Amino acid sequence: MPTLYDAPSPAPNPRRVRIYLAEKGLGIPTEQLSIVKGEHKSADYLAKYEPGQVPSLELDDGTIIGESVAICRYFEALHPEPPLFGTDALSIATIDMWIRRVEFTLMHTVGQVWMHAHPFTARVVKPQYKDFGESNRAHAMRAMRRFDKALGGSAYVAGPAFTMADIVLLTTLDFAAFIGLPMPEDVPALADWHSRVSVRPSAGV
Ligand SMILES: N[C@@H](CCC(=O)N[C@@H](CS)C(=O)NCC(=O)O)C(=O)O
Repeated sequence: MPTLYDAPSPAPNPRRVRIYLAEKGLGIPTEQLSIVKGEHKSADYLAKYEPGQVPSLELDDGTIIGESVAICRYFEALHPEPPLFGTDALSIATIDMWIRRVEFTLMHTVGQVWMHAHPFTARVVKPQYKDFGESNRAHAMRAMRRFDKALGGSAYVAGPAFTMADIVLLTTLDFAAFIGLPMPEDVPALADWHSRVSVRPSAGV
C-alpha cells in the first residue's frame, strides 16, 4: 500500500487529497507531518521528496508523487468510480479548466497574501513584500466573484456533478477565510455552493 504524507488543516493541499479519498471511500495509510514543527523539512523527508512540501504519496517501490491534484489523478486512474475528473472529452477538459482557474486565479493570489502579508509566515518568508502581498487581496476577491458568476448557472463548479474542481475550490476558500480573506458579501451563488459542499461528509476531514 502507498503511504500518504499528510498535514492537518488549515493546510489546504493535503486536505484536497483527504476529501478526494473520502469521496472515493479509499483508506490509505497516512503519515502525519507537522508543518509548525518543520517536520516537512526534516532530512529524512527532504531525502524522499526534495520540495519538502505536503502532500506527497510514496508508492511501494519508493516512487514519490507530489502535487495534490496529481496524487488524486493517480488514484482516479486506479479507481475510476465515482468519477471526480470527468468521463468524456468535454467533462474531463471542463473539470481541468476549472481546477486550473482555481489554482491560478485564487490559490495563487491567496498564497501571495499568506506568504507576503501574513504575520504567521514572517518568520520563514524573508523578505516579505507586504505591499505586494496586500495587493493580492483585491485579486482574490475578484476571483471569488468570477466563481460566483459561474456558479449562478450550475450546481457545481464544473457542471451538474461534484468533481475535483469543487474540492480544489472548497479547500482554497476555507484556507482563504482562515487567513483573513473571507468571501465578500456579494457572492450569493458561491456562498450557497459553499454551504452545500461543506455539509458533505468528506468536507469534515
Ligand atoms: N502545489 C502543491 C502545493 C503544496 C504545498 O504548498 N503544500 C503546503 C501545505 S498546504 C506546504 O507544504 N507548505 C510548506 C512549504 O512549502 O514549505 C500541491 O498542490 O500539493
